Amino acid sequence: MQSCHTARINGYVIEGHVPAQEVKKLLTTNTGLEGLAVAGMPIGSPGMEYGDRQQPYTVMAFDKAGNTQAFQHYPKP
Ligand SMILES: [Cu+2]
Repeated sequence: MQSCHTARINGYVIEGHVPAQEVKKLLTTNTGLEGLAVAGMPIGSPGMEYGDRQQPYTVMAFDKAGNTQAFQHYPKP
C-alpha cells in the first residue's frame, strides 16, 4: 500500500493519492481505522489526471493491527 507521500490528518494516516471524498468519509465516520491508502500512483486518481484516462484502483483501509479491507473502488461501480 506504499505510495509517494504520506499525510496525517486528525490522527489518521493518508498514504498516496486518496480522493478527498474518501478522506472526508473517514473523518466523519467513526470507523476505528488507522487510515487509508492508494498504492502506487494510479492514472486518473487526484493529482494524476491524464486526459480522460482512468486506471482502476482501490482505496484500502487499514487498522493499527495491520488488517486491511477495500474502502472504495474507483471508478465507482
Ligand atoms: Cu504520487
